[in-house]
Amino acid sequence: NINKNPQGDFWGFSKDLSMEKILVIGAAGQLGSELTRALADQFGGDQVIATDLRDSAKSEFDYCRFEVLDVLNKEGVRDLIKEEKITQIYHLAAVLSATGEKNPLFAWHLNMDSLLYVLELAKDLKLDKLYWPSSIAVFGPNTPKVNTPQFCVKEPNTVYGISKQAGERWCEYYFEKHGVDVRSLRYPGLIGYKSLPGGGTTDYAVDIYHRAIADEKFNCFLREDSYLPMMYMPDAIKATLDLMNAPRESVKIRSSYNLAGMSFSPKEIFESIKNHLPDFQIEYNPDFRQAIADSWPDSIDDSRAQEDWGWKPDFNLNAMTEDILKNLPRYFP
Ligand code: AKB
Repeated sequence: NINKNPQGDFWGFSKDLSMEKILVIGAAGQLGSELTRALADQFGGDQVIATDLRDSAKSEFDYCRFEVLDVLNKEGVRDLIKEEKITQIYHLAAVLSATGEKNPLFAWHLNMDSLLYVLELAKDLKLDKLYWPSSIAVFGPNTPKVNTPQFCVKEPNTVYGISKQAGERWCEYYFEKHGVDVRSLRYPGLIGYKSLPGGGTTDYAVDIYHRAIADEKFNCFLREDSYLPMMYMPDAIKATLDLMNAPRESVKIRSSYNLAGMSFSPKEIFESIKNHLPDFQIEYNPDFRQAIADSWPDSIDDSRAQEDWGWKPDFNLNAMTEDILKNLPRYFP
């Protein structure tokens, strides 16, 4: 239960949940579309406002209000927060790793400036809480690859990773200097069947299920032995809500928490699908994304998340494969 702490007791909320008003920025993305639904389930649809750049995303949000919003329009964001008496923001809009390399200056502009705007607004307008996702992309080639610790060398070499690393420093800064209650997770590659990712290096692990269901051969842009940390979307949603529902004093890391679900290679995910669909085929044609994957960890040590707010994932690779193959055809017939 999302409102229970690791001991099974209800969290003591400092104020009535019915007073919270949640703004989700980038709500139509891969994470946003599932997280917004979970927030509406927790708080009620009338307490959640989903926003995105694309007007066409409106039809996805029949359970809460939707507004077109460009996070780089600081005045527009400020007005919406004030008019709607927003108390919490989930700022999810970002350019991911592979797309970021195609237009590095724009990726920096969007990822950094938007975070700084939102941190400033959270400070000035005294918001209750702010959520901002970081990523395993903060790590780089000189980081220990196996069971990567929470605190270690980070020399990211993608613009996305550099922006996430700098963003983590800014989050901690605003918490220390201004008391902004900002919380963050370093997500591994996120895999879900309800929504599509866009522009990431870990996206192959979503696409592979679509090709398998369509009875097509899968062309993999990573080598067969390229291990990466990954997480099934229900675990990512659970982790996010657990972190956001934890009492302020339990959240001891204000840069971003390491978070682990599972680790696998393209060969291993292929084999887990093949157990269900024996005719499925794959070929490997690594492209520029291989170098990005090579610079990231194989697996993550998330003991601080376990200790501080009781994190524990539910899904391993085979449980995820079973669940996706059962459910994906309903979402993408
Ligand atoms: C990406 O591949 O860029 C993202 C990430 C790991 O943050 N999925």
